[in-house]
This record gives sequence, structure tokens and C-alpha cells, in this order.
Amino acid sequence: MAMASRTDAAVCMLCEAICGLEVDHDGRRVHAIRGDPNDPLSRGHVCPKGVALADVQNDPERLRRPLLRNGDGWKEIGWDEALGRAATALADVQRRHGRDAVAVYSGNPTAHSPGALFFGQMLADALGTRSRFSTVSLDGLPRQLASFELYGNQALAPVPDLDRTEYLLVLGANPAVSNGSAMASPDVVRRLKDLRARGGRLVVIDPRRTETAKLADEHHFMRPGTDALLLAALLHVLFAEGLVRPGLLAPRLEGLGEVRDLVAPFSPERAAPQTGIDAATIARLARDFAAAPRAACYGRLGTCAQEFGGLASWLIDVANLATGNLDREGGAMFATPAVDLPAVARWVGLAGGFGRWRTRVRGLPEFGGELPVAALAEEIETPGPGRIRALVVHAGNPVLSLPNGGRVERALGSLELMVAIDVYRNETTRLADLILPPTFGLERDHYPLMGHAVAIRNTAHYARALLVSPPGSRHDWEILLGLAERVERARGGVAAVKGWLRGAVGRALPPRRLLALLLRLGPHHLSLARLERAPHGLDLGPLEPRLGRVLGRRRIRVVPERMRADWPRLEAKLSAPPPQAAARLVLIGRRALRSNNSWMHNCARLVSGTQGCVAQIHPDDGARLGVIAGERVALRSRTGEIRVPAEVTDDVMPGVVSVPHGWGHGRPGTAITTASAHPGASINDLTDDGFVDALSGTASLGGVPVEIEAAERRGAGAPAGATARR
Ligand SMILES: Nc1nc2c(c(=O)[nH]1)N[C@H]1C(S)=C(S)[C@@H](COP(=O)(O)OP(=O)(O)OC[C@H]3O[C@@H](n4cnc5c(=O)[nH]c(N)nc54)[C@H](O)[C@@H]3O)O[C@H]1N2
Ligand SMILES: Nc1nc2c(c(=O)[nH]1)N[C@H]1C(S)=C(S)[C@@H](COP(=O)(O)OP(=O)(O)OC[C@H]3O[C@@H](n4cnc5c(=O)[nH]c(N)nc54)[C@H](O)[C@@H]3O)O[C@H]1N2
Ligand code: SF4
Ligand SMILES: [Mo]
Repeated sequence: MAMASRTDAAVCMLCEAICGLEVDHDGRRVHAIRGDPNDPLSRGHVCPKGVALADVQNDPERLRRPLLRNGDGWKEIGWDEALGRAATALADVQRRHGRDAVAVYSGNPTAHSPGALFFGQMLADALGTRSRFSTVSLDGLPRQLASFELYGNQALAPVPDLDRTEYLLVLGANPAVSNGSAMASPDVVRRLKDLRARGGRLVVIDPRRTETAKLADEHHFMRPGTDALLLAALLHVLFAEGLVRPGLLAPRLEGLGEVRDLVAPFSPERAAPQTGIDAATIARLARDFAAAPRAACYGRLGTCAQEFGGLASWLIDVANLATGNLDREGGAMFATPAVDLPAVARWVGLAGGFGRWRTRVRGLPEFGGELPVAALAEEIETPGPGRIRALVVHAGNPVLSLPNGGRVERALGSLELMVAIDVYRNETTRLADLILPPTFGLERDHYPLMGHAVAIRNTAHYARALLVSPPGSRHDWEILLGLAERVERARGGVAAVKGWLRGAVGRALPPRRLLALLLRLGPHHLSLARLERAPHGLDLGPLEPRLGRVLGRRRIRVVPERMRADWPRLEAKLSAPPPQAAARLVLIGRRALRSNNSWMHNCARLVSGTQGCVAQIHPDDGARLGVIAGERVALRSRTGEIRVPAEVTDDVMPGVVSVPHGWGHGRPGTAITTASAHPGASINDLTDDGFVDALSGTASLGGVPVEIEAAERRGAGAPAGATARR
């Protein structure tokens, strides 16, 4: 029965940019999605993924009912049976092997769903396991560690005051494609153009001439993994030339002078051969940055998921502190979100703590209660007490997202039990025993808790669910709560009482109520009713200085002990023989406007037309290695091999190969037909779970050594997909 189409406002939950949407729908199906011109933050911007949200929403392959593995096939079962079976089996593994034998992995979409965030924590608590993993250790962990060390809370992130800055130094981020990460900045291309139009300067440091670099005044190629060297050299110049001026921040800082000693050996001349940026340019960049009346240094995935992620992320803040740009208009500021995320993180136990315990096999440090996910496969494979035997994967696709995906795939296949909470049967969830599919997207109320906390303008946007879900559907939070209470009940005794209580409290405080409470307690003291009267979002104004509130009486210890302890590693890098580009190729990743990590390739409009998964290689390397544009190459690393078509382009630095992540579809047992018809290969069959930032345990997804070979020479007609090899 066709229903009348109407148009409602919504807010996109696919990424941090939190764009306002205008949705044409009939209450069951989405007809079209456009940007909402009345949204005070996104001002009508929408990206191809936001438009394609309609396709995921309507996708007949999106799962609606729980699936139980049944031999080689799957059987649909009811929710009570599904939750009951999952909880009983999880409790059983814990009874036999101990609490830590059940691990949980929270994927990226959980960060964009308050219900998933709150209730995911509840499930992990009910399981009582220390085997907690998430994408944080593939992503922003070093950034969070810097905030933890400097400001005492990892959920605090300094955000470039994009609309007012006059100098933006971008390292390892590509906002023109990502729409800003830890910098929610929808409509970012216009904002970057505005920056330049008002006389400001945009400088990009990246081993690839990115879409953002093409908008910039200056772009410099830099060898992957050398940001910390560059930043140390910039600080060296600032100290040497008397350009360190913390201004109003001075009374807040403790030990800024210690930085001078640390960076003393890092002259531009010594940093140049390692970074690939010449000494004169490094010195000039330092002077320009210091001379700008308001400037911000900003780094993202490229400065985090790398060998020196912790030091690089910290030095970015030191550069902002040393020039007085932290917490000042046009510098790097803290958002004042309507829900005080750092406070919430503290309450739910996600803030605080580093290295309080370590992974069993490799001794990688805990952070915020979680362990580095690069250790997941070895923790599953290595026998002994505490070995992981079961896994709950919530909104994640570790087979395609984790380093050494081939090993991850084998490890997941060897588990006694895997429960997936996901909307697709994909590369990961096909390995599960049970798939529990929640409602999706516009079927639930949304408030972008995380996006607001890192936004370049203070706004608050609450959207009610627009679509009705099929009868009996469960939201993510209901599934998590259902599992949590049942796991405890399955344990019996006192735990059963706790489970019963947990269920009662959870149902009495669903996400909507929790949110209403947190909004009231937040710095703007908003009511949910007020937000509901502003369906396009409420404008709360530009960013405001906030350091006093954030720190209280605390002072910023500029050189934290942990950073100092890691410093010799950077000094060793400075003194190492400079790399010869020709001798060693290194791999970096790439994002595209029409991909959302690994999971939106089932939308025809995102995969049609141009080929997504190609390896970019510099013409010099191409000529030397006999790579022909458009032809397939074999890329090999310690962990595996993939074959993809090559694009020969001087958009990448010599010595560097760029491959996008999130591909590698078409595996048997998946039910994503469109994605499988455009499989590509997974870059993470090449990345290395053994290659992490030694300080933080974060996976180093960039800078992986690879060999490249024109595949034709190794036999024509090679398969399109990945062939993992050890
Ligand atoms: N369209 C789209 N948008 C997205 C996503 C998506 O998949 N598609 N994913 C979302 C997610 S989960 C995230 S975390 C954000 C990420 O947001 P960004 O960090 O802005 O995006 P990336 O494209 O990963 O940018 C990282 C950049 O670092 C560069 N790089 C690699 N290694 C190094 C290095 O050692 N040093 C330096 N300086 N640069 C290096 C890469 O060339 C790349 O340009 O994007 C989000 N937005
Ligand atoms: N080489 C390389 N590897 C990378 C990166 C890189 O740049 N290079 N980026 C890293 C980064 S920054 C990230 S964040 C990770 C992402 O890593 P993951 O989070 O593991 O991977 P995603 O592709 O985001 O998968 C999200 C999953 O959630 C499901 N899903 C979507 N919406 C919902 C929902 O509402 N509820 C539930 N329950 N499920 C849902 C999707 O079907 C999909 O299976 O990848 C990391 N891996
Ligand atoms: S930029 Fe992000 S929030 Fe905006 S429409 Fe695209 S996916 Fe959605
Ligand atoms: Mo991410």
C-alpha cells in the first residue's frame, strides 16, 4: 500500500559531520534525501553517502530478523530465542574459560549512536570482561591519549576554529573527503575556500596530494610516519628564534621550557632528509605559523594511525600551546556541546586510565578500559589462560578493518562462538553463529553526541525516528540490554538479581530519557522539548574559550612522562640513515567521497562508474618497476598479497603507494550482492598487526613496507580478489 510522501528534517548518523537532512519518505521507505539548508551547521551540505543512506534504508539485503547458523546455511529465528541462545552461549564460554574469554569489539557506527555507546558499555560491564576492543585503537587513540595527558580527559578534543582561523596547518587529514574528523565541519570545502578568501592560509602536509591539498595554498609531500620529526623541528625553530609566545596560556602551563631541550637535536637540517621536506621550508613553516595572528595545527588519521602516533598527536597540541593558539578564537578550541561528553565519559568509566593492564600475549597497554585491537587475532590464537574463545562484534567489520585482515579472518573462524550485532551479512558477520540485526538509521531517534563534541560550531540537533520498523524490531540498545540482562541471569545466584535489576533500570532509562537528563545537566541546560521544537537544529553560537572550565585548577603539564619516555625512539628515527625511496615502497590508505569505511558498497549509486579500489603509484616508481597505468599489480607485504589495478599519478609521493581501505568484498557466504560485484581487494591483507605505535599500541596503518610487481609478469588472468598469504 503506497502512502503519501512527506518531507521531514533529520540528522545524518553516518559520520562526524552530522549534516542536516531533508528526507522525502512515506513512513516506511525513503524516497529521496537532500541537504537541509536550514541546518545551522551544515547549511544544506550533503555528501554522496548521506544521499545513499536512502539505499541502505531500503536495501532488501539489509537484515531484519535474527539469523542462526544452521550448518552451511542460516535460519531466521525470533528475538527471544536469539537473545536467549546468545546469552546462554556467552555465559557458558565464560563459565568454562573465565570472564576474559569473551571479547567485545565495537565498530565505528557505535560512535555515532548514543544508544549503542551507553548500552554497549553496559553489556561489557555485564560480561565483566577485560577483553574490550574498538576502532579507537585503529583511529583516534593517540589523539585521545594526548588529551588525557594534557587536559586530564581523553574525550576532550581541541578543534580548529575553522570559520575564524587565519592559518590552518593540516597534517594527515583529508577533510575535503572525510568532512572533518575530530573536527565536525560539514560543508568543509566552502569553509576552506572562505578561509583563503578572507586572507587566511591553508597548508597541507601529506604523502598524497589530497583533495584538501588541492584547495590549499601550499602542499608538501612528507614521508609517512615522520610527522613527529617535522613537528619537533618546527618547535626547534620556534624556540631558537624566540617565537614561543604562549600569551594568556602561560600561567596554565607547566614545563613548556622542557620542550626546548627535547627538540634541541631536531634542527630542520636533520629532520629534512627523514621527512622529505627541505630545511628552508620547515623553518619558513614555523615562522609563518608563529606569525599568523590566529592559527591552528590539526592532524587526524595520518598522524594517529602511524608509528609515532602518540608523539605526533601530542606535538600538535604543543605547537598550538607554544604559540598561544589553544583555546583562543581562530585557534584550536574546545566545543561546548549541549551534552558534556567528557563529563559523561567520566561517569560511564570510559575516561581516565592508561596501561592499568596489558594484553596477555604482547603486553600492549589498556586505554580507557579497552585493549589495542591489533592484538585481537593473537589473543584468539595463542593458547593459555585468558585466551579469547568468543566474540561479540557490534557494528564492526574487523575482517576488512583490522591490520592483517587475513589473520583476523582465520582467527574469527577458529572461535567457539561469535555473535554479531549488524545490519548486513558481510565479510565478518558471515563467520558468526548468530547475527542480531538492529533497526537502522532513520528508524531510530538520533542525537549526534560525538559529532557535537568535536564540532566547529556549537549546535544541538535532535531528530525523531522518521520510519517505522517492522513489528518486533529491536534497536541496538535494546539488543545490548537484552544480552546484558540475560547473560547475568544465565549465571544464576546474585548475578541473576543484578541482571534483573539491570534490565529494569535500562528499560526505565532508555536513550531518549538519558539524553533528556544529560541535556539538562549540560552546559546549555537544554530541554529535549526545546530541541524538538527546532527540527533543523539549534544554533548555540561559535566556539568559546573554555579552558578554565575544562581544567578547573589543574595546570597543563606540557611534557608528560609517557611522552618523554617515548622520546628516545624519535631520536633514533632522527639519527637513522635516511630512507632511499627507490629501495623501499611504503603503503598508505585513502578515503573516497563515495565510500564509508567498508560497509556502504552495497549501494549501487556509490559503486557505479569509476573503479574505486586502485593503487596509486608515482610515475618514477611506475617506470622503474614496469607498472603500466590501468593494469593490475601485485602488492606484497609480510602479511599477504593483493592484486589491484594501478593508477600512475604524481599525486602520490615517490616511494609511496596509496590504496583505499574498506574493499575486499565478494567472499563466499556474504549476502551483499552489489558490493560483491565490485569487490576490490582489502588493503588490510597487507597491513601488519605487528606494526603499532609502541607508545599507545595503536595500529600503524600507514607506512607499511610493501613490494610491488606488475602482476601480468607473474601469470595473466590473476583473480580479482585478495589472496592472503603468510
Ligand atoms: N567519505 C568518507 N568520509 C569518512 C570516512 C570514509 O570512509 N569515507 N571515514 C570516517 C572515519 S571512520 C574517519 S576516522 C575519518 C578520517 O578522516 P581523515 O583523517 O580526514 O581522512 P583520511 O582520508 O583517513 O586522511 C588521512 C590522511 O593521512 C595521510 N597520511 C597517511 N600516512 C600519513 C603520515 O604518516 N603522515 C601524514 N601527515 N599523513 C599521512 C593520507 O594520505 C590521508 O590523506 O573520516 C571519516 N569520514
Ligand atoms: N588500512 C586501513 N584500515 C582502516 C582504516 C584506514 O584508514 N586504513 N580506517 C580505520 C578506521 S578510522 C575505522 S573507524 C575502522 C572502521 O572499522 P569497523 O567499524 O570495524 O568497520 P566499518 O566498515 O565501519 O563497519 C561497520 C559495520 O557496522 C554495520 N552497521 C552500520 N550501521 C549499523 C548500526 O546502526 N548498527 C549496527 N549494529 N551495525 C551497523 C555495518 O554493516 C558494518 O558491518 O577501520 C579502520 N581500518
Ligand atoms: S558528510 Fe557525513 S554526516 Fe554529512 S551527509 Fe555525508 S555522511 Fe552524512
Ligand atoms: Mo575512523
